[in-house]
Amino acid sequence: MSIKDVVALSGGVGGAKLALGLSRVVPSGSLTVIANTGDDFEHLGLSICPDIDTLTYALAGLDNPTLGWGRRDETWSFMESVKALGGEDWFRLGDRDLAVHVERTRRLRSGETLSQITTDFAAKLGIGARILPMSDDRVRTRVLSDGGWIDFQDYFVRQQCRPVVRALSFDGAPESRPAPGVMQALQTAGTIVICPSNPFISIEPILAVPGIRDAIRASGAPVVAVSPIIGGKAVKGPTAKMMAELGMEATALGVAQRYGNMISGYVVEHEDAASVAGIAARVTAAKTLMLSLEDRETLARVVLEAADALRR
Ligand code: FO1
Repeated sequence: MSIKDVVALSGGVGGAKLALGLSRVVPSGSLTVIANTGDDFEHLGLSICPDIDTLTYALAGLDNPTLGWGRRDETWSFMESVKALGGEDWFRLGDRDLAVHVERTRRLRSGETLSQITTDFAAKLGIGARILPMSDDRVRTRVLSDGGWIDFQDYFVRQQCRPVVRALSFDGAPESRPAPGVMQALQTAGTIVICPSNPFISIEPILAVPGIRDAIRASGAPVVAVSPIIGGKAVKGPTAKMMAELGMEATALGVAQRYGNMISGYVVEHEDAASVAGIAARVTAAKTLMLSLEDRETLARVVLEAADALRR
């Protein structure tokens, strides 16, 4: 199996699970994970980067297995104190997690870039893989619902994905530039992996940064996506609901159609294999539900083998 220079595109929880699997089967230094920053926002005066942090915590073994986001062994004194003062408590910042937001905000204000800070935090937490934000520039996912445009975290957390999604926009994306290292990683990648993240709110913001989609197409490397939909249901989050609201089929096939000819390999759960048999990408049926650490590693190997089969 040739596993040199793997580049993965990832959003939050599902993406971080596969990224952890990849980090355990790809030699240290050969894995780059490009993280969505469209979910980022400013809250309580702090710069919050949920997908970068979910990835960082997962790769450092510090992730909260119950919540899927935030930190393991978390305490909530800060949040309780904010609430007692009548402050906003709909977006829960744990005490340990808070340190990351405070320190990142301080460093951003002193002029460092998000990619410099992300790289440094990863090194301090002992992570061997490289985590790159898709861009150091400000890109913000917004959701058009029946009441008008709302910010992503307002939709996702405050309103618990209840509003019907009519359209999505990635404000700032057209003017943004890929973060340092992103283009080179894609241009020299041996394998590109699209993690089982929500295509609309996790992967498409990354593809909306000018240059990234073209670099993937031009790379010549196998591009293997893993379906975030199993048997018509999203493993976590609003993917299936969102697809239906946007007029698409909420199936593994619908996701493959969305990625179109950008992907050359597609890994789906066994039960979905027949439904995607007609697509142009080479299909691999596997267990894609990642419950254990072993599941994450096994799926990572399946993805790398699928890429290898495309090279033969
Ligand atoms: N998701 C929630 O559903 N509720 C929360 O209170 C919440 C807090 C939170 C704090 C820090 C962080 O890094 C992530 C957090 N998330 C929370 C997850 C976040 O909303 C992600 O954007 C989604 O999981 C989508 O990837």
